[in-house]
Amino acid sequence: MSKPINVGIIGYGFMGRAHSNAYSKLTQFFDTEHVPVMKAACARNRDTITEFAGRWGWESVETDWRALIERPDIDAIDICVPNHLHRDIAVAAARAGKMVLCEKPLAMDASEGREMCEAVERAGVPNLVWFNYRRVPAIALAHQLVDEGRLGRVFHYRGLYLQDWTISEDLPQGGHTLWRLDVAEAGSGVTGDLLAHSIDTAMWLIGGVDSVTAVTETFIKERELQDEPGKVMPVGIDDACAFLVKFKNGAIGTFESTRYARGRKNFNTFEVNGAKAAMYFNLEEAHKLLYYDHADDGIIRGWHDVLVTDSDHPYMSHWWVPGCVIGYEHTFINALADFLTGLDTGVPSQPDFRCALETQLVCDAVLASARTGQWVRVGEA
Ligand code: SOE
Repeated sequence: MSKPINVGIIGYGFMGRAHSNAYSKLTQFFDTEHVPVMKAACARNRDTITEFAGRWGWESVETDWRALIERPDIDAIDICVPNHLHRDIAVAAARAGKMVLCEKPLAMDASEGREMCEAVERAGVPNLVWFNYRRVPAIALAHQLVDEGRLGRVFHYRGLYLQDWTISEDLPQGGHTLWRLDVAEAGSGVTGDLLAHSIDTAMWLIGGVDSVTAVTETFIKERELQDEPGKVMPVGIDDACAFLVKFKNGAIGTFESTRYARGRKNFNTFEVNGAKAAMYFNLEEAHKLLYYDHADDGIIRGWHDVLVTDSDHPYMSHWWVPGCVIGYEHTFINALADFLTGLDTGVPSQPDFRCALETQLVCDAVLASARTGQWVRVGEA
């Protein structure tokens, strides 16, 4: 018998749409015991949220997130609003006994993240951070290959996350669509927004980070406010960030992220080099994992593409026939399915808040290192 989970979503932007799509498609592709019910959507503007709710199939609307949390018919709160609101909503939701699903990064910084962890753990409510790229089948396959010991000892990890959408000096900061450029709402720039993805993936694949040394740059020092045309304010975010990592297992890594890499749109890549094999992934060709196996016969040994669409590849038995690729939106459906399966089995899916706090701690260490020019040890979650 199915167990309905009544969801209340807060926010209607890019992630509000991606999550709504996941809730509406889940049961068509996955057979979980717990199933989401799209109960209520919440945002300050009634007209906007009513239009959004109608388009995606949310049953009702609220204009105050506190009222949503108080509703007895809501079991789970999904947070899809800018980062500076994550902590207050998550803590209030946990106190009200609701499950909490939160967009990445977990928080503005690790101290907020700790409060959020304590709140959900004290309340004993299931919780999740939507690091959706773990649910790209090719990345999940990479994880499986490392787990099976196929790479041997890992020496190197190289992560890149490159975009180019903020190069124009005329782009304002803040407001509904550009809050990622406003440090008061985002907490940081590419470090929290993009490198958090890369760090989560890296730690999932090869383990925790011991210490980092970083450099950041803000190329455009002032921008107009989107909501107050004519008012120009300093830019407080990091436009670009590069850092070196010592992993706890002895591997070393390099990471780079920017929104100024002309030509790169969502170029989220990694390469892992182990003693026995190596892997390369590029999100812009997300259906492939490049693999090099040193055990192959020497005369044909080389990098080859694995087309990750067979039914024995992660998640793919739920989708189409071999050769038919899935896309960005499916990573959220896969993530939701994992969360619900965690409820079914009692084994929580990852990353939960505590796991995402580890990523937040690496982000904090990266930003601290960029400020001081020193190596920084990553704190304990
Ligand atoms: C930024 O442009 C952004 O939308 C991130 O916020 C997302 O997390 C990333 O997946 C795509 O890029």
